[in-house]
Amino acid sequence: MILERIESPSDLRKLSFSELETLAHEIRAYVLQTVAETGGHLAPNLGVVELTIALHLVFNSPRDKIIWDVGHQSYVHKILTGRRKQFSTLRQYGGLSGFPKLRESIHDCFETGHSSTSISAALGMALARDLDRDNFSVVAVIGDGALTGGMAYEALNHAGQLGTRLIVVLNDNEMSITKNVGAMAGYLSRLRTDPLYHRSKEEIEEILRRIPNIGPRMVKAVERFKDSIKYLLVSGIIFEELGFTYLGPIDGHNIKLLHQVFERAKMLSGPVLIHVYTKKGKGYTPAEKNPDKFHGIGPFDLKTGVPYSKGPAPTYTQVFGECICRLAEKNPRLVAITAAMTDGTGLSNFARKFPKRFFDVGIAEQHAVTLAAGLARGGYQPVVVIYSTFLQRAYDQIVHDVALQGLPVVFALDRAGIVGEDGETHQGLFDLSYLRSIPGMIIMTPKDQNELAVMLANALDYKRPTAIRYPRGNGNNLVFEYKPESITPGQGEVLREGKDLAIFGVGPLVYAALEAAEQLEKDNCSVAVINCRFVKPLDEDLILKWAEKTGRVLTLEENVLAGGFGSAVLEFLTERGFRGEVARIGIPDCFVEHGAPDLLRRHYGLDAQGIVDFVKAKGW
Ligand SMILES: Cc1ncc(C[n+]2csc(CCOP(=O)(O)OP(=O)(O)O)c2C)c(N)n1
Repeated sequence: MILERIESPSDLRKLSFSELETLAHEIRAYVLQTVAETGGHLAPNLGVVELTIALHLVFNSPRDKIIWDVGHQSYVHKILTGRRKQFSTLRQYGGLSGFPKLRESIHDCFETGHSSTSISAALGMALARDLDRDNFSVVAVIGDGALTGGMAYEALNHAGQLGTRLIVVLNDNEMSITKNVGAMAGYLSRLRTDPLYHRSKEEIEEILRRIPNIGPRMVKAVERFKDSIKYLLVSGIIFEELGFTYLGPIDGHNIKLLHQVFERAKMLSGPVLIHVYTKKGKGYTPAEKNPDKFHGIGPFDLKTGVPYSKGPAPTYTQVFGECICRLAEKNPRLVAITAAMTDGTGLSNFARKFPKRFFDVGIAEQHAVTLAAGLARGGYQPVVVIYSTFLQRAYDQIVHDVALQGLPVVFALDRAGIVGEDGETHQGLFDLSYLRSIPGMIIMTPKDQNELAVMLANALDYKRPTAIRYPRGNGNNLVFEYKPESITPGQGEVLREGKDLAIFGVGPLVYAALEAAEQLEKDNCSVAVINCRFVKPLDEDLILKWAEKTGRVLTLEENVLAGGFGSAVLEFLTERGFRGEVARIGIPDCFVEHGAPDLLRRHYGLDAQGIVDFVKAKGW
């Protein structure tokens, strides 16, 4: 095996091109075999095997910097940069992260997870290099999906004006998670296919031969040749207009060609954009056929490509998807918006049934929220469905464009709380805090899937900025049953009465509280469990009543403790002069690492055992 001889990128330089091709096959097999067991971002990584080899062949990491946009496609990079042996621990607690991590390797020069940051980060590093009068290369690798995000354009705009030496590799596979959307995707597709722009391998080689083989200092001579490349390669290419030298489109599975192009790009003095086209899922037929299903996948059977079953209960996402369709049938003014996550947010059926009322805006959360505000002003009822972690992007849009005008936008925050294997960048642990401080917001969090259905219907009736946050995965109800119920904003429910301690919870944690209450009862601690349902507004009467009845309050939330649900209860009880004891369970002041959700919950005491231990440690 050639792969076993690769301990660092410099080992690649000892291999011939045909050996590098064999290596690419070996890496594909290794990634496939591992991800079938651990789950992970399979198709994106299968698509960048040759690209990653060529990058490490030409650029001298860690001196040269390679920044992976989103970072979900960094597995091959990890394997080539000394982490081959740990690769089987991918995404598991204590193991390798599925994204670049500074703590893991000197070759991971910038952490990513959220999309469209790479060009800004690369430009910053390039400017720092220039200030230091150094001369290493900085490369941002960005997908066509990530290029739908506004930040990428902000950075291109800035870089083009500055003229800083910087390389952007655009990995164009025509896919975001699902088929890429937007006018830019159409433009890239024309570049790939239009004979006016498309260059054969031979033509590109000829053009490259004309770039002199000189060092980066001889800027002037290179500039002259840059113009000739421009003339030969492109006409009116948008990137050229922005101040970049455009090279491409180039077959991203041809290591030799990539090697040539990168070597030459390294010599250009200003910003360069290399347009590379690749096949998502390359080398594994099920992933090539269904790159969306294999974008991110749980453990699956390698032979058939079929994922292992996740249990019988419907997921929150499925229930949401079903309910929003039912509601849309009755309500012709309901519209749904996603930011490149149609499947992940459960909107696929909605998109099929109501194509005119469905908007996939690309990876553009900020735009999604303000678009919703506009639709609301136009008399529609938008439901914006975005994962908790990605909605962080659109904070000002929620405050300034929706809340300030009191618009009836419903935010459905999927994957709230601990999400697990994707780790720090993907945990949805801040939303209760970042939404709670916004005046006029209603914030709900269902205890199970059935309650999610009820909350969604009610949220549309409130006609105010309203957020519902719900977790990843299967809920507590084995079957989905919709029992309509009208809930006024704030209204909580008592799940169990008790006299020694009142537990106030939101979300599925109230089930853990019920289990803990059973156990504590055996030790003569009588526990009331209240499902508050709302983080804002609070059910003040209910909370005060049970706090005073028991004299001891414990709050539960899967959110950071700073500014979350427990904070709200604590602030409220303090203001009312409550004299009893108050304690809170939630996420402490840290970023939560990757690992299986149940394992992480155990670690942070967010389960029945954790509640029992906490109460006993308090001596209650
Ligand atoms: C801000 C943000 N929104 C959504 C996502 C979820 N997401 C992860 S990868 C991805 C698609 C990326 O497509 P592309 O950049 O083309 O990379 P590919 O997987 O096709 O290689 C999306 C939408 C994210 N990581 N960050």
